[in-house]
Amino acid sequence: MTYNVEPWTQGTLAENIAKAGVSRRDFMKFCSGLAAIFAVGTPAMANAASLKPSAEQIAKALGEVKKPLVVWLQLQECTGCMESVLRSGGTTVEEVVLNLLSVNYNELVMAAAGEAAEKTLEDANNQDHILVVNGSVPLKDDGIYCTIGGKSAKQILEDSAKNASMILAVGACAVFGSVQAAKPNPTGAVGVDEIIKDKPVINVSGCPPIGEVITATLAYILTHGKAPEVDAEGRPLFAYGQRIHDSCPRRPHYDAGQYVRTFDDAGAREGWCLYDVGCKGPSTFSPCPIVQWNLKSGWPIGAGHPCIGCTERDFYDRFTPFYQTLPSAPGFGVESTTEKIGLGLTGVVAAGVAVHAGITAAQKAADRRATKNSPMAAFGDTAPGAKKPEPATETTEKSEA
Ligand code: FSX
Repeated sequence: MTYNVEPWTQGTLAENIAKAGVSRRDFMKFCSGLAAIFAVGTPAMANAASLKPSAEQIAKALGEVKKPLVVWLQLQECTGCMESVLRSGGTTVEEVVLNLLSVNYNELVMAAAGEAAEKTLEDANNQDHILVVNGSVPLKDDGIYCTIGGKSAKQILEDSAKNASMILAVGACAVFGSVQAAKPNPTGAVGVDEIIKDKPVINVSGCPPIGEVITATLAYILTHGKAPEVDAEGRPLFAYGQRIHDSCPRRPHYDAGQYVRTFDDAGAREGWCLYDVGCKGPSTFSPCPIVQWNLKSGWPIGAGHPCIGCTERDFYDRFTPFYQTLPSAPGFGVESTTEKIGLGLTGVVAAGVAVHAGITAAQKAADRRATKNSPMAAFGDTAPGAKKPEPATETTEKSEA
């Protein structure tokens, strides 16, 4: 389906997407997708009716939105985040909505260039707007490693943040500095909230984040008129309230002690757990297994690759080497080897957590050697009905590191 997207100069979003040729049915499908993403988060969020609007409520609120001004900066990054949004699969309603929203200023998709582009940014900065930032901010050597139109990334960010009513840091680079901040961090790269201290920054994490999660965060702001509830890392709880491990389809194999030991072994072919080849799913908060990628056609663990922890603080350094388990990384404790997981799991199984039909002989053997270890507690799990632990704060993460 090809849509005819024209600049949004007047009217509501509903009127403009209708003008672009989006049918009510497709728009409702898009809103149902958003409703599903809003319900991904923690069980508490999922149960709170006020936090889980229906597709009809989203369609009504989103449809009535009058053109918001959006400034979308791209600083020190690889453009993967924008690709994630715009190329998530075919021509989608997301694309239409985002094209309509981001028409004010975005270096990648805007037609203007040079001084005309700078003037557009200046005009937008002088008005109330939503600011979206991709990419990290280099601070070393007066920020010379990323300059646009003669201004450093830091200056550009500060100028755009001044009149912003909402600031979204999108992508691991904008959130934590990511790959550019990896040792020895030659450019002194930092995330947006290291620079902007006087306003809250919503962190849409991931390298890149899932396109639908970026859209959903923007849609949340537009439909609720406020920022979503966030975790200790500033990530929207509706999307980042669960660990990959909590919804991983390979989880039964983890529980059964069935691990891929090398990428071409029989376990790999059977789709067993990737923990032993470095999967960081147990300590990574992200909706990847639920929302997935490219119109739900796949995701890294589904394709046989371990999670590399890209939504977490200090990704990259804290999660490398990617293909090894990291007993010293926060979230990884007594379960430093899969053998210990097997042993420790018995306590969890005895407590009635995650019992599944295919309990293996290996696991039964581990049952007999039960220890008091509680590895799943080290990953953040608790007995049924117990309060889910708060996500790690910066202080606890640092003290564990
Ligand atoms: Fe970073 Fe985004 Fe990774 Fe790339 O804009 S989060 S390197 S996918 O593009 O910033």
